[in-house]
Amino acid sequence: MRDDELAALAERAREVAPAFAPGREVRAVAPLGSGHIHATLRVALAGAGPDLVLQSLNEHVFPDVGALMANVERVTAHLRARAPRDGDERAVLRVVRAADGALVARDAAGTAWRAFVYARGTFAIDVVPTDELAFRTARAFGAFAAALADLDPASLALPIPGFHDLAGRLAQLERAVAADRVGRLRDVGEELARARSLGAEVGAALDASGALALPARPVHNDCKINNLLFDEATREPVCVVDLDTVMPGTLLADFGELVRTATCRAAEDERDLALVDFDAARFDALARGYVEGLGGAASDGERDALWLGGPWMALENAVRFLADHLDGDRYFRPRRPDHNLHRTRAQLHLAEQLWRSRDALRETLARAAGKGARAGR
Ligand code: GN1
Ligand code: MG
Repeated sequence: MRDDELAALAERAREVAPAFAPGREVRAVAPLGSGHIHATLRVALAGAGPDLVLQSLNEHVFPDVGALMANVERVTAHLRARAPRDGDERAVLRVVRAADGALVARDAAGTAWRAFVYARGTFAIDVVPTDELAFRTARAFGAFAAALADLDPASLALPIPGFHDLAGRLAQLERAVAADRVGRLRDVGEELARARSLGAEVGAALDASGALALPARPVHNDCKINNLLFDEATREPVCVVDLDTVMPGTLLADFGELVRTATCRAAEDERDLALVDFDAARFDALARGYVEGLGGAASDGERDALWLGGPWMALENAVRFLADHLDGDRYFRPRRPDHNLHRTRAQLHLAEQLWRSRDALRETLARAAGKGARAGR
């Protein structure tokens, strides 16, 4: 965020903070995290009570904020009911209602804001530093999916229909190509050809796997590494955040997002593609952690197809970033020029690497699931 944008945002946060924390003076406002959709701030407050996370909501991406917040409340209530009584109180995201009971408050410009309790003593990361942390991260996301296994999928709204519909995402890319809104098409011929070609291959493999015909279950749908908070002292995962896309879907998408963001030592927008390397040891840690976290929650059909998640999500994100680059960066907030093109290149490169390594992915997962290297083919 540019300094002037941040200043304007902080100003509006100060304006809405009293709706969520009446009578408490705002001490400081600072940007938080690296999400691409909403704008997120940490707001330090005087007086009794926790600091808040205030988010100005992106209503282009989430047009029905009521349905969005109803989902978040349903999911957090479910998780809280399953959390150990004497466990870490930060383990489940805490929504803070406005003093009038509403889940969002609007500033003078009409923008919707929501609030969460700031989980003190936590941090988020964009790149996983060690295999051990990759294991713990994957176990935490696996346990998250397991905890949602008995939440009725029909009780959740679909905040973004077709969120992980690869064919739909490829069609969206073709629409962006046809429109060429900002004249960038001539410079992305190579990326486009690669995205189309791998898109066809991954799409065919997904169809053949049968995984998408399995019953949909509530999943996170955006298990990227920076959607998990860690404890500053123990470096253990504390809380899964960003519950906006929790809706019926497939475990492949969750495991895949994790693989996409945690299997190499580079961030999703790395420009030096030599650093965007599929790391087999890292993948092994992710596979073991995810299977352990899931416990008995996955069916054989889901486990056998999990390997496809990584290539699918890397490719799907590349397709979405490329479509947005062609559209003029209207969806994913850019933080530098051509940011969505850099994101495209890194994710395409990673998707191709994962796809070339698919036998290894399959064997590693089969081993993690304790079924022997030849199982699940
Ligand atoms: C967005 O909000 P954030 O930054 O956690 C996006 C994900 C993408 C991700 C790419 C609602 O997640 O689907 O995979 O960016 N969320 C939405 O980094 O579109
Ligand atoms: Mg996020």
